[in-house]
Amino acid sequence: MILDAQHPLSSGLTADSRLIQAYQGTRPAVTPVWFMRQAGRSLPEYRELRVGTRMLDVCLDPELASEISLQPVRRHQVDAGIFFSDIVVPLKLVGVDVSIVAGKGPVLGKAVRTPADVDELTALDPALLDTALAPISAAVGLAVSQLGSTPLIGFAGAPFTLAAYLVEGGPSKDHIHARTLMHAEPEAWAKLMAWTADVTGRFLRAQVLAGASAAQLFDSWAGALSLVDYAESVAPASIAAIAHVRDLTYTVPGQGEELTDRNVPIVHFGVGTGELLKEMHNIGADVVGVDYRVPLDEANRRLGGAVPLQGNVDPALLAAPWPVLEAHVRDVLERGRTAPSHVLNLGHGVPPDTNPDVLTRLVSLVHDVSAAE
Ligand code: 1CP
Repeated sequence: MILDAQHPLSSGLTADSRLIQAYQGTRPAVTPVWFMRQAGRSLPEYRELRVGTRMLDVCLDPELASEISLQPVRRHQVDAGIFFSDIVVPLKLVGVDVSIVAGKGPVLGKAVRTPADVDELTALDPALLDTALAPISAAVGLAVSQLGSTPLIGFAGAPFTLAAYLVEGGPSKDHIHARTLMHAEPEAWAKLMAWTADVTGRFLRAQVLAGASAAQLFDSWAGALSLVDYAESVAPASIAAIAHVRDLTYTVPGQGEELTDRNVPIVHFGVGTGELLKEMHNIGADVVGVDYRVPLDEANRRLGGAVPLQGNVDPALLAAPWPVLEAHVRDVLERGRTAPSHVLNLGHGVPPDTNPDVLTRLVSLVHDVSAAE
């Protein structure tokens, strides 16, 4: 489906931005930079706005969610906004009993552990989301109308990461119940994954239709899986999730008179997924997000030298003395030059106690160093 003419990619507002150029595989003159979890917790202006409002209520308030999405763009001059929401928002909207507990994360009223639990959960109809997602579309629309030529990235949790919360009932270290269910009850597992893919895919599509210029799928906990488990029991659901946005295209002027169709770029990121990089690209992602464990030149080698990369400054170094962080960022940029294109990011989210001035300084460093090369 072609995005409508007012969409920032179709209208040309964001199609030539540094971020979208890099995501489409062309290296822009200056390396773009944004940070996972840049909105929220590390910013005093966020903490001020959040007082007295529960996380999931903030996500469903279009004015608040769009304002929080804009805060880091204003403050740090990053090359993209990321929509302020959470991966469990579509679960809540479809009727799952989930809340976000401060300092902990998503917690389920009831863990999904048996085939009967899966049947009960999947009786909730994902089509309900088409109307329930209205506050999300409104929030994206508001944010995009103020971002101008800075692209907004939409995001969603990958089916496995969402299933990990559903089956564990909350945050977990090794996701052992999820991995047990995968093997003990393969049919129930497949049903759970297919349902989750539908729910999360609709959430992602709503954001792109409302004006997001790229889509990032977070499979944060896929690193808990073996390659075989990932390929056989998880990747098909991730393919089904991104199918909800894979058909969305926009048109740009080509070499001469002709027009070229482009897909909305899709980024796929996981933590501890060095062994899975190729499979994670193979689900149909355009860009692979690399965590801080695998250097970008090595990630590029594993991906055959043909895939735009995003990453991978170690978040721990944000609290190190500036010269240590600067040397590390220069090294990440140099290794990133081996790939077809590179979007600088962290290897995981911004730690909550990060000094925001360090992030602002890091953005100018990336812009200055890459412009001088
Ligand atoms: O700038 C941004 O990126 C902020 C928007 C955002 C995003 C992209 C939030 C707000 N959550 C997410 C995605 C998200 N949520 C992921 C994928 C990214 C990642 O790996 O970090 C995951 C795994 C979650 C689940 C989640 N929600 C956690 C992690 C818990 C665990 O298992 O370790 C937590 C702590 C939350 C709550 C949450 N989400 C977002 C915020 C600001 C908060 C804190 C809420 C609060 O103040 O209580």
